[in-house]
Amino acid sequence: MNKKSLICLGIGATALMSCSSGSDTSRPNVILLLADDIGYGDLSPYGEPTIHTPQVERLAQRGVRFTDAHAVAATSTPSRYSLLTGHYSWRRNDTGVAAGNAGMIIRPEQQTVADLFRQKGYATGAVGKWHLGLADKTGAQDWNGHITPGPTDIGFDYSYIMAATGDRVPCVWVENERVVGLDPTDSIFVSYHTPFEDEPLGRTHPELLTKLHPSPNHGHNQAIVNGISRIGYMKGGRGALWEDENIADSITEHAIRFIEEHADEPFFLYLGTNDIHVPRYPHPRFVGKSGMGPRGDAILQFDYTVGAVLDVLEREGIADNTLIILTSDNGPVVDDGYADRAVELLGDHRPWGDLRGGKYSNFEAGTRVPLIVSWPRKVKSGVSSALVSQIDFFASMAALLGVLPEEGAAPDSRNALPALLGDDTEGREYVIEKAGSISVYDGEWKYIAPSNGYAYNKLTNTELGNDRQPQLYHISTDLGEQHNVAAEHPDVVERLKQIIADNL
Ligand code: NG6
Ligand code: CA
Repeated sequence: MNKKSLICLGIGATALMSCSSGSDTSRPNVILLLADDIGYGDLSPYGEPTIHTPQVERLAQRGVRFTDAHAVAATSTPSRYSLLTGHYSWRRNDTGVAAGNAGMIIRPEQQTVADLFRQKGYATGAVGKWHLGLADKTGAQDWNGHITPGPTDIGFDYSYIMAATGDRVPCVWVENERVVGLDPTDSIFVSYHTPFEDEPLGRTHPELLTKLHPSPNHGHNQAIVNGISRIGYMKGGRGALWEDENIADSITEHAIRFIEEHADEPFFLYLGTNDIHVPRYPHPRFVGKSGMGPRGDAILQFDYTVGAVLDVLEREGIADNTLIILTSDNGPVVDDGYADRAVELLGDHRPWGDLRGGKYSNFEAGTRVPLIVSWPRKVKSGVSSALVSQIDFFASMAALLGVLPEEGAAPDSRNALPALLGDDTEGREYVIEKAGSISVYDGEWKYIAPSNGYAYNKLTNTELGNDRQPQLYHISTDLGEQHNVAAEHPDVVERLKQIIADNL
């Protein structure tokens, strides 16, 4: 328990009330709780009757739930890059889905949202999924030493992260830029090109896949790490390998510890869950609980993490002045490469809600994501249809903190704090989003630029929204993007095309 709550408890009930319901909203703690691949319909406050996430409901009851919030991209790396930097990912050519041995994509000289908090004297931490590269150059990491530059060079004093995703090697925790639990006599080697001699692979030794098999034709059949084959090759570091069923607990415990350690001072915590990215292999206490197999069970595990965070904030007496922003990096996918029976067991659940497409798609489900903002001392609970984009997180936090960003930093980010706190019910004029193509949506119309990409991904069963023709949808009356009306509204097409041209 932090000092402030001890003092409050010590000086009696009246004082306790004023302590817990104080009105000082300066320097709130901020937690950015970023889910992986959770879709618009995957959390129960968003209305699907097929899933129950009581802890997310608990958060929504004390916050604003947004119905028109957007990630910048339909996959993780570009989405997270833009979220942390306020820079559109397509302005660079190296922000695609990162390999597990990618060099750090955000350069140390680039100002991030974490830098803003650090500058204001906040304790800053990153816990969980990273997927933004580590060290100077791709493939040049010293996995057995100090992996630098790393999170500390872009604003995070503390970090406990997985380098990329659960399905990419190296499958180890990296704490403050060093692999946790590494035995110096069992060095780690990683390659995304060449298998290591004598290391069994998923494709050659399927009998060793005791936990999950890859879906046919998806890949994910390279290094085997505790009974699951991954993308990439790895050897060594046996004592440091994570166990998939413990990933969520590990992330949650480190987040709780960070909060407890910094409960006496303002902190910023970037908490990226591994849930519900593949491979989905939840802890036994969640297995079978959703009736939807591992994908649904992973949603319940995500919900548990949310509850554990709310609980520790309450225990520490800091819930009222903590701003929590819960969202997802991109839309949902059902089969993303492992034979976890997610498709067969989905039943009536609609991870995308009423939207079309999913992860990887230009259609709305690719990038329209759940967003709940809670700050009990400041924000009134409710539902907001304001148009908001994760690109604005940087400038909104700068406004919250009263920090002027460095010259040239976060060029695409605008202050959306009034919308995020529920005061401005309109939000942005438009949002721009990247999947196979690029699209712009102004709250009424959505234009998807022509592209030569595939219209459909047969492996993931996703309508990708790529078309050689321009597409225009009147989202206000056609949320499901069924009627391309580009030919009937050339003026709208021209207007929206120009917005994209102005932001390339
Ligand atoms: C894809 C992977 C998918 C997932 C995705 C990244 C294959 C066939 N599919 O390339 O499983 O890892 O990349 O997901 O390799 S993200 O949410 O981190 O962007
Ligand atoms: Ca993702």
